[in-house]
Parts: sequence; structure tokens; C-alpha cells
Amino acid sequence: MKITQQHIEAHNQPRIAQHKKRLDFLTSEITGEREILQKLMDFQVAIPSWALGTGGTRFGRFPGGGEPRSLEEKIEDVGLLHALNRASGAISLHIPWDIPKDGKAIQELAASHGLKFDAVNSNTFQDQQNQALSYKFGSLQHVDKAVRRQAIEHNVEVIKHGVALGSESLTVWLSDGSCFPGQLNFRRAFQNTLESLQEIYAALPSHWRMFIEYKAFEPNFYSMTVGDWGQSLLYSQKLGPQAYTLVDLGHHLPNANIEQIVALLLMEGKLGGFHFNDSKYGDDDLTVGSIRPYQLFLIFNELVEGGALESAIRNPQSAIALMIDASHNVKDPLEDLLQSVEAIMIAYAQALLVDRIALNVAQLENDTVRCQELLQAAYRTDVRALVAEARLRGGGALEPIGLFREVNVRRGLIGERGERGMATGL
Ligand code: PSV
Ligand code: MN
Repeated sequence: MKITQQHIEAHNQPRIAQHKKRLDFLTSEITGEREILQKLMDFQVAIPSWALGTGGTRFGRFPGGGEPRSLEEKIEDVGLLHALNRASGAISLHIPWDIPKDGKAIQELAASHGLKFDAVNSNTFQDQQNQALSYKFGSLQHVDKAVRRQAIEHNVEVIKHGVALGSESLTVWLSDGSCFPGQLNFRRAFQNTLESLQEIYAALPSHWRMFIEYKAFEPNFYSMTVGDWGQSLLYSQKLGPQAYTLVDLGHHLPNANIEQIVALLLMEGKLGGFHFNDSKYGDDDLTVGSIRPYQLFLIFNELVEGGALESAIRNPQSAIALMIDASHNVKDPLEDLLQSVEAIMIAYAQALLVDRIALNVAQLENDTVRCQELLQAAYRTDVRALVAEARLRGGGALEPIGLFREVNVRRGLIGERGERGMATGL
């Protein structure tokens, strides 16, 4: 299944006049549209290889058919997204859910779709078939050195897969922790984890980065050994300049001020990247921007304020890694991902509209009302025509989900792959 240039043109042509009308109105209301458009065109969000199939909960899973059955088909799916929106030009692999057998061939296939490899993710939160030792009581924190060794070796293996693909970062998310008070000696768990991470860090190629992802709860419900940004920052500071903190929006205690966390990590030069999603209760992994779009905007406001995304364009080696980490239980996974990328682009465009000089003045004058007015003026601007224009200039579709449905991509995928294929992942 492929989206061709003819598909895109046939879709865009009848919509172009209406689009231009919307764009003209918007650009008459704002300033700096040329720079904003360029920034939006340069902007890319990575798609996780494990989010291309239907998600589920422990109560069930209701697949919609046509799921990718192999890494090759996952790359094809991300290629479809990228052809539609021109902003999904990277894929992030989770090992061992997706083990590339022939790194070079996989890299070539990805390149043929205009895709790069983003961070590779290790997995020591599940036991795999034929695995010698269990992670039931943790991996890098484990009281048994042999379990720690196994988990370290897995991470080193993941780095090797990443090198073969041209990836340049490793994301470590640990489910390590404890379910009951007294189960774990916190300080020993921290020290064991730190020592294990030090060994993994030593195996990083010199141009690689390690992202340490924190999470407040689940699957452990009393303590998590990398439970918040403070702990993640401690590990990354102790490890050295190649280690950074990764912020997954769903991994905080309720009502945490994520934008403040982002601002401070950025200030410390330790913000490695994001896993974008949205939630109402816990780690719900819902579509980005579907529940708290204002929070998403405030996060982007901090990224723009700190110059984080602009410097990424100048220096891709140290770019903040932007990735989606969501699960699609009731939506078509590809449509859901298109919605997520769109929400991220909208938040970025709105953040670029904030009058920073005026905001700075209002802050220094303690003019709280003006501060709020300035932020909300940007947030309440309908920037969808700008985002669509960036897509159009990049060769994408004016309405990606519209074209996805017109061409009936899902029916095509079901025809090729069948109703029952199941993608690897959670
Ligand atoms: C854990 O909840 C997490 O956010 C980590 O990033 C994992 O790699 C991913 O989800 C697995 O779905
Ligand atoms: Mn995550």
C-alpha cells in the first residue's frame, strides 16, 4: 500500500482555494509567518514501532485488521504516515519486539520511505522466551548480580542493533521498583541501578546519547527506582554528558507541572527528549492533545522559550528527541498517529506565536493579567492553516486523515495482510 504523488495532488487540488483563503486570513492576523513556516517544515516527530498495531488493556484487545506483521511492514506504515504529513520522518524501535535481522537492508528500506532511525529502546521489563533469569524483581536494580549482568548485556546488544541502523541514542525505561513497603532497600536499589547504567553508558559510542525515562508508578505501585525527574536527573548527572532525562507526558503523578520540569531540565542541559501522549488519569497513552491541549502548548512554550527546537535544526546531534508513545485501543492506529502529530505541530506553531518580548516585560512588571492574555492569545489562534501550508510545501496532504480515508488505506492493508495479523508490542 503506497500513497503516491498523484494521490496527494488529486486530494489537494480541490481543497487549495479554501486553504488559501484560511491561510490569508491567518497571516493577516499574525507576524513572522515565514520563519514559523520554515520551522514547521523542519519539524519531525518519531513514530514508535510498537504503536502501529491495536493497543489494549489487561481486559482485552479489539484489533481492527491489517496490522503490520513484521518490521518491514511497520516501516511501510510509518512511510505512509510520512507521505501524508511529511512530519513523521523517523521510527523508534523497541528490542526485542522488533529485531532488525539485516541492519543494512532495513536501513535502506527506511531510507526509501524518507525515514531515519530514532532512539532504540531496551526492554528489561518483560521476560522473554528462553531468557535465563527473570526480571520479576527488577533488572538493573536486582539484588542478584547475575540478573543485573543479563540486563546490562541486553542493553549493550540493543546499542549494537542501533549502530547497525544508524540510530544515535538509547532510551532506557525500567519498570524496576517495589510493590510493598520494606520489599526493597531504596539506596541499594539506586546504587545497583547506577552501577548497571554506568556499564551501559561505557558501551555507548562517543556520539550517542542515553535517555533515562522516569515513571511514577506501574507496574510497581509502591516505589519506582527511576520514579520521577529528580531521580532521572540524578542518574544522568552522575553518568556524564552523554546521559539525559526523557519526559513521557503520562509518567507523572496527577496534575504535575510538566512544563516547569521541562524548563528546568532544559536550563540544566539535561532534557533529552519526549514521549508524547495524553491522559486523564494515569499513563493512559491517549492521542496527544486529546485531553489537555493547553498543557501541550505550555510545554512547547517552554521549549521555544529555551530555544530547544531551533538549536536542534542547527545541531541535530544534540537535538531533543521528539517521539510519540501512545496506544490505540479504539481508533485506527495510523489515524490516531496522524492526529497526534497534528496536535504536536499545532502546539509548536502556537508557541511560536507567543509575543516573548511583551511576555518578558509583563513578567518583570508582575502584570499577571497581561501574562495570561499573551499566552492565551497565542493558544487561541487557529493555526491549522499554517500547519497545513507547511505540509503542502513539503509535498504532503492538506488533510492527511481525509486522504487516508479517501484512498481507503486500511482496507488496502487488510487486503494485503489479512484481518488477524498482530503487531508486536505491548
Ligand atoms: C512505559 O510505560 C513506556 O512509556 C516506556 O517508554 C516503554 O518503552 C513503553 O511505554 C512501552 O510501551
Ligand atoms: Mn514512554
